[in-house]
Amino acid sequence: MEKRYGIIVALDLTSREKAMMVALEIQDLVDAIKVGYPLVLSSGISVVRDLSKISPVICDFKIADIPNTNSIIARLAKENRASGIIVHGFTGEDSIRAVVEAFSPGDVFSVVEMTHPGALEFIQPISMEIARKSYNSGVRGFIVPGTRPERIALYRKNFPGMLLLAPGIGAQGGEAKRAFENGADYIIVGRSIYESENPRREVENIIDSIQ
Ligand code: NUP
Repeated sequence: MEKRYGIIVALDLTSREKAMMVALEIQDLVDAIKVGYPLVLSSGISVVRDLSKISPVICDFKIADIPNTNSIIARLAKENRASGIIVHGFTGEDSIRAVVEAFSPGDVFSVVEMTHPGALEFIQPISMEIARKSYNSGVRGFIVPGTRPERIALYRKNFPGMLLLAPGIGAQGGEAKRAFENGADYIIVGRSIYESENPRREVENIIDSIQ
């Protein structure tokens, strides 16, 4: 994933046409497109292949199953030309490693802590351990909470070589500049961009805010 401004757009849309339109409009300003269940369940996995002709695609499937099932899902994403894939780190080393092996040479990112308030209930208390297991399993980077910049700084300090991708910017209250200042390599932005009347101007505003 080549870095321009460090912005990944999350296209949680249920219309393939709208997703393609937004992707084309901002393709020169973003480094990757993240797709998840809303788009893939409504449009089919082939939307990954179509979007990959515009920008690198990261499949946010938050894979959280046994190793064998994880491998099958990772292979499907790879066959459809995804460049990156997201696995849930809490499932443990064997499940994470299955994705790393099946998706090779693509980039695997592990969710180590989530952005929403509920993440404080179960995930955050064990998130450093999830991060360590994920690191040991060979992932390329972590999904870290853009809503809690001080936590990004902690992952940055403990895992200097890991790519840190921070969602939660904009609609969930996180600030792009603070995420980068605290060590994020990329920010992930969804609604602020795709719900905007002018997605391109919105991305330009984000770029202005981080320079
Ligand atoms: O902890 C996470 N928080 C989060 O928002 C892990 C994620 N993968 N995401 C995803 O990032 C979420 O599913 C959505 O696709 C995107 C944030 O979108 P938005 O809040 O900017 O609309």
